[in-house]
Amino acid sequence: MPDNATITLLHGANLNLLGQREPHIYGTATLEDYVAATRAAALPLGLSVEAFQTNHEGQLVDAIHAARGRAAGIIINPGAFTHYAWSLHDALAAFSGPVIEVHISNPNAREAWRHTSVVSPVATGTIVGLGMHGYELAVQAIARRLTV
Ligand code: CA2
Repeated sequence: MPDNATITLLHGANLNLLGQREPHIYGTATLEDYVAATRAAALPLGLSVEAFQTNHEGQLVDAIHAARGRAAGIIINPGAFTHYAWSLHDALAAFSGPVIEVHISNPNAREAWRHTSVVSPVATGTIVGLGMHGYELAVQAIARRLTV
């Protein structure tokens, strides 16, 4: 039975470096800032956030499995795994709640190899290019889907 009060927030490869390099693309906010903003958006909606970041594809698969039957929804920014990690596609397909894929930048406006997402086909929705606002919108999208 899923815990309707919990969102699992997952970050993949290199996102632990946020705020340390490439501020012209990703801004100056750290991963901790993104997690805090997601929690702040969730709190007034009666939702809590469990956050996890890893640079290892298999650990992200395990975290998605761990959310099954426990979390109400998943917000995921897989980093570069987005573009090739079919194991994430298959793991997310086995999660029954809403899945919102978020990207800080707009991958479609960048190099061609970023234009493919293997996660999007199994996401409830995808938000790109809005930075931290995208995470706030993702929380709202999950909350809306839990109440209708
Ligand atoms: O825009 C996004 O959120 C991305 O998921 C970020 C990934 C990139 O591979 C995707 O195409 C789009 C990269 C995250 C790397 O983040 C860094 C942050 C600071 C310094 C170095 C890497």
